[in-house]
Parts: sequence; structure tokens; C-alpha cells
Amino acid sequence: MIGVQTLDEFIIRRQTDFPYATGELSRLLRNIALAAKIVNREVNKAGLVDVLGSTGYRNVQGEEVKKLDLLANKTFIASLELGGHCCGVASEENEEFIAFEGSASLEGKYIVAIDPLDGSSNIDVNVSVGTIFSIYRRVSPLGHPCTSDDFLQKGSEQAGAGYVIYGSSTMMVYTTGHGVNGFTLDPSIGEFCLSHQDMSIPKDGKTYSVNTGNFYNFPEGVQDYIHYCKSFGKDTGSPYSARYIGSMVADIHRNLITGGIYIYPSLEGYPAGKLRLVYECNPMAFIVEQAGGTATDGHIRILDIKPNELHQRTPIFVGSSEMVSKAQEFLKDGKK
Ligand code: P6P
Repeated sequence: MIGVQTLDEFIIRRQTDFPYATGELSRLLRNIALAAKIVNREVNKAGLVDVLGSTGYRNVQGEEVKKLDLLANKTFIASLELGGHCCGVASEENEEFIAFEGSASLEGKYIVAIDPLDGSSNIDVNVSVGTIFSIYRRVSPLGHPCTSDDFLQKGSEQAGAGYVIYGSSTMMVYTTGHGVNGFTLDPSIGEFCLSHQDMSIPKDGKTYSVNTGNFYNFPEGVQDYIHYCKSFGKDTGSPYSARYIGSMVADIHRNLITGGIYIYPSLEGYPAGKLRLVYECNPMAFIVEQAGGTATDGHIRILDIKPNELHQRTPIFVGSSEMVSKAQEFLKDGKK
């Protein structure tokens, strides 16, 4: 008895729960896990070899591209193309989606949208970063290149979603619509091992994650909610805690376990917020909802938003359902 259940074993075991599953999604998840292990190896030695720092150019978002961003992007794209079950990838680092042209890929049933290394501004200061991925069944015909329609589906159509957090340990957390499970990488055997089964976010919490440095650029309702959080418990000695790492994956992962809310609202200069719908907000919303939480743009469910553009942004309020509900009370009457 080896005493652990690896990701591979878990995926295979869960697949038997779905007799009509043909195994492609399972194998695609394993392709993602392989890429995550390679990226983890590079993230863990970032300070030792020349992968720190910037490439000197900016991505489609106008954001400075770190060397690890580039490495992570290439690694995930290569693993997905070689895996043969994915017909194309959209990435934060690429202006257009990539349609794979190999004969196996053209028959691939799935597409993947990915933020290969989120929070990369933290890389040079050794703070947690993450990968976020979203999986859809293609809507374009098999045997042909994928199309933009494949990538612009509502988040509610996702076949799977997950994240990898490269932190004090490296974890992969994912859902295929039947709950959320977390796997911790055991470097001694090179396997992701089941460590957080059937993850469930507390309905309420006392942690709020928002960049209060932008406070005076936030809508009035968000300012009012932040005031509410700051004053909560001042008479009972049980206040809220402000926790904001600058890495969405790390903040949401912590709140998923302890309870809490993560907010990136609209603000001066970012009328639709900063975070991207397709490869950041939709996958994180799918995961949090599957764990029993809530994700909205302040008014409507994130997963119900129809994307029109690959890199479009959306405000996001995501986490414990009672905290998101309370925050939305402050956003009524146009105070969004
Ligand atoms: P700000 C990282 O760039 C990111 O996309 C999220 O991971 C993070 O929560 C947010 O942006 C940080 O943005 O404007 O607060 O520095």
C-alpha cells in the first residue's frame, strides 16, 4: 500500500465514474500536469539561473513579460499540442489563439485558455505565482482548425478548469464539474498526490482581498464595502483581516480554504476592471462555484457573461457566498 493517490490514479478512477467518458479530457489534464511539473522546476530555481527578470518586451496587454512567463507559455502550449487531445490554445501571452495543425490535434475535442504564469510581478521577489487554465469542448467541426467561437463560449460551458499554485508547496487544483480536488506535488516521487479532496469554501469568512491602494479610484459602493470590512468587529474584538498578495491564484486559493472574498472591481483607468474573463475569471469562478462559493461582476454571475473578445476584462467579486452577497448590497443603486 503506497498510501497516496496520485493525480493520474485519481483521474483514471474518476473516469470510471463516467462510463461514456472516452478518456481525452483525462489525458488532457495529465498533459497540463506534466507542463506544471516542468514550470515548477524552473520557478523553484528561478533565483539560481538566468530565468529571472524581464525579456525586455511587453505582451498584448502591454504588460512587461518576464522570462518565466515566456518559458511557462511555451511549456504549456507544447505539452497541449503534443498531447493531441487539444485542437488549440488561447493564452494571455498571445494576441491571437493558436490553432494546432497536426492531424491528431485537428481531431482534438477540446480547446484550452490559459494564463501561464499569473502574478508574475511576484517572481523576482519570491512570492507565490500561479497558472490558470480553462477547458472547453470545441464547437467547431472535428478534423478542421479551431475557430474563435471555440474560445468565446460562456464560462458555464467549461468542461474543466483549474490552477497550479507555485508556493510553499506546489499544488494543482481542478474541477470537471463534479467538485473540486487539490493535489500537492511530492518532489521526491515527482507526482501530484491527492491532498485536498472535495474542497468546499466556507459560506462566510473574515478575509477580504483587494488592492486598497486603489481605494479612491474604486466606485463608491466598493469604498463603502471596504469601510464595512475595516469596521467589522471593532466592538467585538473579532475583526476582518486584509490579505492581498498581488497573485490572484494565491489569494483565491487561501480564501477557498479559509473563507474570504477576492475583489478586483472597475476603477479609474480600468472601467471593466483588470482581470481577463476568458482565462482568469471564468476558470476561477467555475472552481469557486464548484466548491460552493459565488463569483459575479458585482451584479451578474461571471459564468453567464458571453465573451466577445479573447482578452476582454471584467470586474470580479469571488469567494464565500455570504461575503459576495454582502458586498453586492453595497453596489446597488448604481454604486458598482
Ligand atoms: P494590482 C497579477 O498581475 C494579477 O493579474 C492578479 O494575479 C492579481 O491579483 C492582480 O493582477 C494584481 O493587480 O493592480 O493589484 O497589482
